[in-house]
Parts: sequence; C-alpha cells; structure tokens
Amino acid sequence: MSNLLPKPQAFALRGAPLPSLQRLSLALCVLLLLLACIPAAIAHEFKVGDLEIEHPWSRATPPGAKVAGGYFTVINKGSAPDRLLSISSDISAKAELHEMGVKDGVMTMRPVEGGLEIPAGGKVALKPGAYHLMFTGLKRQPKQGEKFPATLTFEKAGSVKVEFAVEGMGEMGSDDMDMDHAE
Ligand SMILES: [Cu+2]
Repeated sequence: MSNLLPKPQAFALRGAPLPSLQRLSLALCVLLLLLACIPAAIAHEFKVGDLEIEHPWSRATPPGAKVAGGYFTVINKGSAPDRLLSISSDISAKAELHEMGVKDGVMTMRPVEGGLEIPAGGKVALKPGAYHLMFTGLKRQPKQGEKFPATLTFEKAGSVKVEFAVEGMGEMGSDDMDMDHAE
C-alpha cells in the first residue's frame, strides 16, 4: 500500500520546469525592451541583414588635406560571421580599411587584407587608433556638421548606404590616439 504513495522526489521533479520558463519569459521581456529602444536610436544607425552600423563619423580636415578617417561600430546579430569587404564614397577617390599596430616601437598603419571579420553575435569598433577607414584622394574637405554618404559592402549582408557625420577637427572619439597618414 505504501508503495503507491508518490516519492518526495517526484514532486521536486515536477516543479523543475518552472524556473526555466521564468528564465524564458525574462529573456522575452529583455528582448521586447530592446526592440522598444530601437526607434530612439534610429537617428544615426543603419541596418543591413543581421548587421547594424552605429554612428558612422568622420572628421573635418584642414584645407589641402588628402585623407580623412572614417569610424563606426558594426554589430552582428546573426549566427554566422560576416566580413566588411569594401567602402566607397563620392568624397574621395578611394576608401581603404586600415589597422594600426606597433612595430619595433613605432606606430604603423597597414591595409587590412581580405576584409574585416565581424564575428557572429559580436561587434567590431572602427575608431581612432584602431581599425579605421581611410578616405584617400579627397575630392573636397568634409565640413564639420555635414553628413556625406558612403556605401559599405559586406560579404554576406551585401551593400548598405550610410552617412558619415563630420565632427570637429580635434575630435578623437573614445580613444585619445591618432596619427597622421602619410599620403
Ligand atoms: Cu589609416
């Protein structure tokens, strides 16, 4: 007779699925909150496929300058890595992807070979002193306060038109490091 009574563990097991359901609904709430935030950020953010390109910006250049930097953050919300392959803009003859590093104690800059990987679920920031775009052969000087269009091409997500907001000449972004580009 006593064998028919459920064992105490059985109750414990039945209760088990609840915490994971709570976790799931918490995750849904967070997701909804994030979605609700998107309209506020739309001012200067671009999307293509699983990628988000946040705040592309450049810097005003002195008269006669032939190069200007380009900076932004790419967020990959997808489950596969993507690659930034090329950039084009009417403001310059060419646009290159550069990375900076220290070689023999000297800060150097070199083109990124084969594009810049944007890891799945990750993000890459292009900023002064790190990865950055270089608009070379400027056709005119970007002016503080304006925006100029450019096209970014990714291996999987394809091409997207963005606008670079031009900030002041001394603007360093989040890092206090920059260097002149010999051209
Ligand atoms: Cu550069």
